[in-house]
Amino acid sequence: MTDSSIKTQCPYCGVGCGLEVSPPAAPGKAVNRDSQGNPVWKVKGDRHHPSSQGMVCVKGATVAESIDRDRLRYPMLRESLDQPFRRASWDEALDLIANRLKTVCDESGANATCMYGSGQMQTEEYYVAQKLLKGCLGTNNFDSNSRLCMSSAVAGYVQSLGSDGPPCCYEDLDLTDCAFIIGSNTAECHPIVFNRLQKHHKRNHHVKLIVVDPRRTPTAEVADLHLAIQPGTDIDLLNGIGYLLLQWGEIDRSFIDECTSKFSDFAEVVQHYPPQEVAKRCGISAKEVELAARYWSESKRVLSLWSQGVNQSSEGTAKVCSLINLHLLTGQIGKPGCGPFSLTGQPNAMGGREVGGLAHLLPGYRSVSNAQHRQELEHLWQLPPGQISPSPGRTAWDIIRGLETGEVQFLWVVATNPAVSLPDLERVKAALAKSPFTVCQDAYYPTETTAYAHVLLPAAQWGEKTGVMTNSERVVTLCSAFRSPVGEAKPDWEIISQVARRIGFGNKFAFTSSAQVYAEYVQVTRDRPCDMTGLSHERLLADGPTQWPCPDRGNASPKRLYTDLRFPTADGRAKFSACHSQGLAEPADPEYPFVLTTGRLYGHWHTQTRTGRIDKIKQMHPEPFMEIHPRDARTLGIEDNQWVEVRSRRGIAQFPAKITSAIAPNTVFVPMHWGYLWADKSEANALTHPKSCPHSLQPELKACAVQIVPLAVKSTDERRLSVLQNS
Ligand SMILES: Nc1nc2c(c(=O)[nH]1)N[C@H]1C(S)=C(S)[C@@H](COP(=O)(O)OP(=O)(O)OC[C@H]3O[C@@H](n4cnc5c(=O)[nH]c(N)nc54)[C@H](O)[C@@H]3O)O[C@H]1N2
Ligand SMILES: Nc1nc2c(c(=O)[nH]1)N[C@H]1C(S)=C(S)[C@@H](COP(=O)(O)OP(=O)(O)OC[C@H]3O[C@@H](n4cnc5c(=O)[nH]c(N)nc54)[C@H](O)[C@@H]3O)O[C@H]1N2
Ligand code: SF4
Ligand SMILES: [Mo]
Repeated sequence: MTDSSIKTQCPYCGVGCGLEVSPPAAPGKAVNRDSQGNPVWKVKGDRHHPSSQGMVCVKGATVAESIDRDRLRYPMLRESLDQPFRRASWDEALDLIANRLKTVCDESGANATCMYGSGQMQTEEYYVAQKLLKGCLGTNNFDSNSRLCMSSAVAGYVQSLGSDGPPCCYEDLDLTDCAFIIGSNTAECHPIVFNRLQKHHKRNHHVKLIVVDPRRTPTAEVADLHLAIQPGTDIDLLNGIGYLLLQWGEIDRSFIDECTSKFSDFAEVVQHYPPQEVAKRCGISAKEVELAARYWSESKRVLSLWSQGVNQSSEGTAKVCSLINLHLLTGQIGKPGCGPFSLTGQPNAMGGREVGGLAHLLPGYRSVSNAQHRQELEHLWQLPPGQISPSPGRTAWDIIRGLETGEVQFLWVVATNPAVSLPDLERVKAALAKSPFTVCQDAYYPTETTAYAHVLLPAAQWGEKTGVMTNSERVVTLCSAFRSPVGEAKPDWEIISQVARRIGFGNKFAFTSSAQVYAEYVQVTRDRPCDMTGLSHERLLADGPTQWPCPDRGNASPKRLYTDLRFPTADGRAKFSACHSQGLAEPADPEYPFVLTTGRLYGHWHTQTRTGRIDKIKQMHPEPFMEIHPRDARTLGIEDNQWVEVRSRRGIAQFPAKITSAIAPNTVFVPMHWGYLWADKSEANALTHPKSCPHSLQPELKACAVQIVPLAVKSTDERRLSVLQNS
């Protein structure tokens, strides 16, 4: 507990704004309290943070208000899901988990155990989890919700550039001549990045802003060109732009010759994407395609920004590579103001990538399929040769499948709420209900997932523990604790280390602070692209947020990657990909004639465990809804605010209709934020499907085919009444 102000990073989105947090009362002043009487720490933007320069959005500004509400305060246990939980001591809960883990490993092998983590874990927490599962237990069954989020970006960067890691930095937002925003509602989801870009756009008349999104989002509202493409037609558009740039000769021939490979394969593919054809497929005009290509060709520096409209797709990796192709074609990379810049979703999804927090990765941007990488870690972790498995572990969806078949017998969920956020929820819930043993380690109770757990472990959350997070531009911030954990909650790194010690790995998990964990972790990044051997908690506290690479010897970090135009591929060249558009995995058809897309609102964070408890945010977004185009509403006879039932091949959900021309015809949109604890039958993922990109294995959460049936209830009050009467 501190009585002076501290600096930290916002625990919500990947912009990673710096926050300054001060105690609920200055000496001699009244205590700042929330509506329930809890003292609330005061939060403001940290003017000295290099990424955000003092700015914050509503989520960051209100984050401290949810810390005390509905927390999980002590461990709880039950034998089966139909029993109530009973309070347990930490010793009892940890012994139970350790014994069960040992028994399952002995009887069925380590691959029968899984951990499902999150981009909201701190780097130290990720690291101890990798060391325990991938190192000591010898199973790569650690996957995280980044599988639903950034894995296509990771796969695309690796395929095109040879390594993961966004090459750009936020300063590029102030230097670009053209921002090409595709599949990102930056204004609502990365608001502080958007503010900075918008300022630059307003100040400089030559700067163009292009937005590619089937919805006219607040991001699209201010664009010079909004391409409202049909969902799933991004590759058509990107190849169409490539076609025109090639035809016009607006390409960087010397960059292509000296720094890239496979250009001719790409050139062959784009020949099949003339503007008329592309316009038809995308549902826009040929003029719009031409204008987009014109803006690319006329701009010295094009910066593309993308997020889930690109990644959450059955061809997510191909979408990322097709976008990077345009940067290679025009030499728009490795220089200020340009480059392909994925906007990271979660506050430490970048840290998760550094530390190997997906089932095919190992710490230090290493891969489980690379023998040398495995050896390096076996050596560093002092494990016997061959201890780390060469096979990728189970992805998020494979964990669900493993529960269905009985192959997964031990599931440990940390800092994610899969009973809301995974696709095809009926199937997910049935699989979770079958799990022989599930540990749910969360900060709040209840969450939708705690209903499926045998053991609940109370996690200390942001502000109650010290650890490190990395934001979208590779800036690492130390997030210091400013208060003690509620109840008996403990930091995640400590919980995982305690279990590791109880199953006999005491010498490898003798950490007594997260600073020690971090000190060990940075050593495994030595000479890797994400070298951060120069960092420590001490240095981060003294010097403030620092960008990687940051080796302990040699040069200080460059702001951008690939400024020498050499890429970490075998031949040092970036690689063009030849990708044809495959469209959606489940396109609309006569029976399910609409494409449903899903996404986020400005105030809410994911499954609402925090933002649903903040009055100001609840007032901003009181209930779920479904956006539908006026033309479609007319055809179906739907009035504004009338309730509709949305049906897919997998499930149903109900929403009040919001009739708006902001959504493309034939497409409907619902927010992802309402799990069953927050609204009755309004779960977006009751409808979605798990079909995934074959390379990144990221599911297509952005599109599935649905039918829409108007309901008799005309208002939300009427519906509330009917729900009450039926319950
Ligand atoms: N307010 C808020 N901010 C957040 C979060 C939050 O929960 N709330 N979560 C954070 C996380 S983890 C993430 S991953 C990011 C996500 O950030 P974003 O990806 O920006 O957010 P989404 O709303 O999921 O989706 C973005 C847009 O993709 C569009 N889209 C759908 N299908 C397609 C398509 O086929 N092509 C194209 N081009 N676009 C399509 C949707 O219409 C939507 O407007 O936000 C982060 N920031
Ligand atoms: N239909 C649809 N579904 C989607 C998406 C979409 O766009 N559309 N987006 C996907 C994406 S990109 C993402 S990132 C996921 C997000 O989905 P989730 O990860 O399921 O969402 P969160 O609500 O962020 O869940 C985080 C959980 O961690 C808990 N928590 C908070 N802090 C701590 C801590 O310090 N320690 C521990 N142990 N627990 C903590 C919170 O209480 C909460 O229960 O959703 C995915 N699902
Ligand atoms: S933009 Fe993201 S990181 Fe910044 S305050 Fe808002 S939620 Fe937090
Ligand atoms: Mo995400």
